[in-house]
Amino acid sequence: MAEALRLIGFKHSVYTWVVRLALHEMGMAAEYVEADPFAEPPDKVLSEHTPLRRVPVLQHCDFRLTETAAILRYLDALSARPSLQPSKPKALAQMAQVIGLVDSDVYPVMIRQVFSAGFYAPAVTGAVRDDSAVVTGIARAGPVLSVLEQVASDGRQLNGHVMSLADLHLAPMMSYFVRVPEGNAMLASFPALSAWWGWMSAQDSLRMTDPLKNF
Ligand SMILES: N[C@@H](CCC(=O)N[C@@H](CS)C(=O)NCC(=O)O)C(=O)O
Repeated sequence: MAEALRLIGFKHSVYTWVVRLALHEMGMAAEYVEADPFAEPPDKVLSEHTPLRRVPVLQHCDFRLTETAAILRYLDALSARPSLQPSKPKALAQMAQVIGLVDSDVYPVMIRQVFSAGFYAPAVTGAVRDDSAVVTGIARAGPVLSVLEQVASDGRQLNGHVMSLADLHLAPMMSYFVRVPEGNAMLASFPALSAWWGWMSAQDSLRMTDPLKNF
């Protein structure tokens, strides 16, 4: 892969962290360009790349790609390292299941509700913690964690010894979620998922790419 990769992201964005983690695990580098998707007026760099003005965006020569799930598959295809996508049909399907669940439920509930109100606002922006948003989000997180627990219990994915794109997609989200004490307590009631998290949270790649390690 001779041509340079460029990653347009936002410093605290959990999805940008997913791509940075993937680059690290795949032994690849990308030039990083900071763009704030929440800026008003809208960030010009980001608007030039995507009408949705969301990060991350990956650029590879004249090829531009949004959507983290697609970016990870593209990086996996470019990587010189062994693929992080399982070959067996059930494992491959469960990898896609976890990634879909992250996008449809984990991010809106565990990040935008629980983490934003329970950690990001008070610890990073200095705003008041929104307890009611945390309580509502924690209640909504239960069924989501139950599905992930089923996958981890099956042992094909989130098994704590073979990494796939599912681990990379979920780990930064889980890391943000457990920074809220109620999130951390809730995870403890899911044994297979907790065992996975014990393994995943000890990975150097996750710790080294953590955007909030100083908070
Ligand atoms: N489906 C997108 C979601 C990306 C996303 O929601 N990124 C957040 C930052 S973590 C963002 O840019 N939010 C700005 C907004 O929603 O307006 C993906 O998989 O990449």
